[in-house]
Formats: sequence, C-alpha cells, structure tokens
Amino acid sequence: DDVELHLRHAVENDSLLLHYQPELDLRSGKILAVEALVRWQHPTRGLLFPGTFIEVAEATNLAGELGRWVIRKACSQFADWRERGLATDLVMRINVSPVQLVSLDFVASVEEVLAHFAIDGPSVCFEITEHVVVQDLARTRITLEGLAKIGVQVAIDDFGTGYSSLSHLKELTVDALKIDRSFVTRLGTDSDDMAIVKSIVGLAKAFDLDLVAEGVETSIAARTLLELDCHRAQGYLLSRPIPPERVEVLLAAGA
Ligand code: G
Ligand code: G
Ligand code: MN
Ligand code: NA
Repeated sequence: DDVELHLRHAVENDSLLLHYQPELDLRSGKILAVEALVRWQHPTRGLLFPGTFIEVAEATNLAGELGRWVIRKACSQFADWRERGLATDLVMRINVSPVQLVSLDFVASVEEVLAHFAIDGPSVCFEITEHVVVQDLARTRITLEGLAKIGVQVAIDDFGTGYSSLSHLKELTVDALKIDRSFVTRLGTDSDDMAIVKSIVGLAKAFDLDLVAEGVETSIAARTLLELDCHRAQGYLLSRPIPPERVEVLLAAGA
C-alpha cells in the first residue's frame, strides 16, 4: 500500500535517519554506549518514529533492507566518531528484527560491514527482543553463535516481558540484558518492581552478563539502581534519543 511504497522509497533514497540514545554509568556519568533508533523524515508528515513504520517493514519484505540500512548507517557513524577520537570505549547498540535474525546471510553481512568500517566485533551489540527469540529458537541460536564467533555482542532487550526469559539464558549465547522499562520507571516507589529488578541483577551476576536498566525517568529510580548494583542505565532522566551532532557534543565533553 501507500506506506509500503513510501517506506521503500525512503530506504532507497536515504530519507531515514538514526538518532542515538546514550547509556550512562550512573557512578561516573560517562557514556558507555549508544542505542541507534531509526526515524523517517517523511516529506509531508514530519519526523516519524519506528512505531509507525517498523511493523509495515516487518509485514512486507522491507525489514531486511531497512535492517541492513540501519546497520550500515550506525557503523558508518561509529567509524566516523572513532576516527575523530570520540568513541574509544563506546559500544554501538543496534536493534534487530526477527527477519534479520533468521536470515541465513545475516552473520556474513555483519562481518562484511564491520570489515568495511574497520570496527571490532565487541564494539557492536545487537539488541533482540524476547518476543523475537521465541519465533524461531533453533535458527536464532545458530545466528547468535555465529555472531559470538566474530566477537559481536548480543543483548536481550525488554528483558522480563517475554514468555520464557530464563530458558533463553540457558539456550542462547548472549552478553547482556536490558531490563524492560516497565520494571524500572517506578523503581524506588514500587516494591514489586524492586523485587523483580533485584532478581534480574542476581541473574545477570550468575550468568556473567552486562546489565542495563532502561526507562530511568527519575532520580529515585537511578539511586535505587545504584543501591541494587545496576550501574548501566538509559532513560529520559539521562538523555532522550538525540541526533548524532548532539551525541558528539556529549562525547567531546568527555561525558
Ligand atoms: O525510537 P523509539 O523510541 O520510538 O523506538 C520504538 C521501538 O522501535 C523500540 O522498540 C525500538 O527497539 C524499535 N526500533 C528502533 N529502531 C529500530 C531499528 O533500527 N530496527 C528495529 N528492528 N527496531 C527498531
Ligand atoms: O524496545 P526498545 O528498548 O528498543 O525501546 C526504545 C524506546 O524506548 C525508544 O522509543 C525510546 O524513545 C524509548 N525510551 C527511552 N528511554 C525512555 C524512558 O525513560 N521512558 C520511556 N517511557 N521511554 C523511553
Ligand atoms: Mn532497544
Ligand atoms: Na527495551
């Protein structure tokens, strides 16, 4: 339909763009990573968020192309920051869709992009959601093992909201968990959320995984995370997703 046609045009003509949301160390305020989030500069409707078009891409055969565009763009940006000395220890986090994860040439295509931009595997982390993982566990496992071989990191996004979080930890090679924001937003005032986050901190320790809290909107949530020994955080309190020029200002300031 119309959206599909326009989206295809957007992918082909570079009218998509990436914003980046910083992830901070709550102890030092340093930026540890950024998450690439796609936007569409629509000719008449203005700046569109992925909620309005990712589903269209997934429902058509555009998800693969869109996904490849995002990976290439994020890596190109990252390489540029590296060259300018802005991203020495930074990790670039990139969301990937189910279609990408089950694609047989995904790992090879990632390897090619990394080589092209001279980026080392561990500097890149793909975020997969639990809902995605359950769709084709066997195929997903093969892809994740391939990524592990080339040193690329994988995080389970929206952790805690999926159907079988714990079995995923046993069956998949992952490096990090991102605690779903529904457990984080009211942290410090809601005792159930406190118990849930505490147990996820324990899981991450037991499986030796990096842990990131998303959806940090208040200073009491940030303080509570520190008390719970979860120091990597992302959320509106720290920064909204911002255009690359604004990330550069933060990186240059040594944040
Ligand atoms: O950017 P926003 O804050 O509106 O993100 C909404 C949702 O879209 C999030 O769940 C995010 O993971 C997803 N998303 C953002 N960018 C991408 C992308 O490049 N690829 C995929 N597959 N999902 C994305
Ligand atoms: O599913 P994923 O984690 O990729 O989602 C990223 C989305 O979360 C983006 O749409 C981003 O704008 C949004 N987001 C980031 N920080 C916050 C926050 O503190 N509160 C809320 N409500 N949304 C956030
Ligand atoms: Mn994400
Ligand atoms: Na998430």
